[in-house]
Amino acid sequence: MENDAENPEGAENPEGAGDLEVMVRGMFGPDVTFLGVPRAELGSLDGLGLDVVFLGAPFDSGTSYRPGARFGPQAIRATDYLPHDGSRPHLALGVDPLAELRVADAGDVLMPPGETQESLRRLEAAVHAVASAGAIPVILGGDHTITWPDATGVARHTGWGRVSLIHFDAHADTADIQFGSLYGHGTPMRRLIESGAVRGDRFLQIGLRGYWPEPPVLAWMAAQQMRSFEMSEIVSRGLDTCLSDAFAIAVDECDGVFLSVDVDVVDPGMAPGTGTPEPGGLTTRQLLDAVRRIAMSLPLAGIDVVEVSPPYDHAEVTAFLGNRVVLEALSGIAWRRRQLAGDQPRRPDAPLLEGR
Ligand SMILES: [Mn+2]
Repeated sequence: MENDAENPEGAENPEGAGDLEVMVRGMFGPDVTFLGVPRAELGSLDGLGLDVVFLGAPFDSGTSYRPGARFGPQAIRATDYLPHDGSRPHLALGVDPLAELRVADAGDVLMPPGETQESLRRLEAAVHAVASAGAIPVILGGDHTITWPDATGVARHTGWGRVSLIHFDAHADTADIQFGSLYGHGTPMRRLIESGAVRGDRFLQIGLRGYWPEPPVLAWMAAQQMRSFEMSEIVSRGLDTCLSDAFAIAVDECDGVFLSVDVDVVDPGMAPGTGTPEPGGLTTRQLLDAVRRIAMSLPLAGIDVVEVSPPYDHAEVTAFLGNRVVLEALSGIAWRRRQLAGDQPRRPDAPLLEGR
């Protein structure tokens, strides 16, 4: 009933077009776009031909320990020492993703603290609207709860069970219940597999470590045929080898790949500003290289970057990382499009200066 009062068109609008009116320009801060890219209105994306649309998901009601990720979207958008001029020429790849791709920022989804189900419903509708307009949604979190609506919104467009998921994280996030609730940053991956939005046997996890989850949850994950690369396997076999294994699974009977990056996959010494830090993770260099390679190699259908918690950050270390994860992904997408178009993009391992 509340929804009907706020959204009188809702009953005649099963696709939830009224949800598109709950966007705000910076829920917890000033009206800035990702590094100065143009603004877009979520309700009028059709026909614009956009390649990438940013959405902020300022939500941390799903955190189990330290909150603060609601301030993540603003930090990821704004943390850079270069001008916010909508241009970022990439040294290694020789592309300028913000100039070559048609990129816009639709602002934040209004996600009221404590109103978890309504917040997640609005986010899913917003992600679906972006995907339906033919653009890749890039969602700036927010705690990891949001990957449930993020990947669901993409699957509603690309195809149910036709999107694989590459998930960087210290934690599996496959719990059944968190504090008595189905919703939380420890449960989204189980919800996605239960609904069928993402197949368990097309779910790739990279960077797990530490002391969670417990054996019954691991048994559930095994029964779903998930593939989880624990840090010891990554150290032993090498990250590149593990990624190659993951890539083969990700494109098998799937039409797109959703990339979800929890910054706590990186060692807390290099990413301190996060809610549930677990020592012994990837280096910043490893994560950036991996994200770049994924975007250069696979058909990305959606991306989220989650668990940046500025109140626990130091010297903006983690906010800079979140910003660069996004730029590596977009640069890889721009590189891949050039390659698919028959252009010969720059090889990243070639000497930087030509004709020297
Ligand atoms: Mn997570």
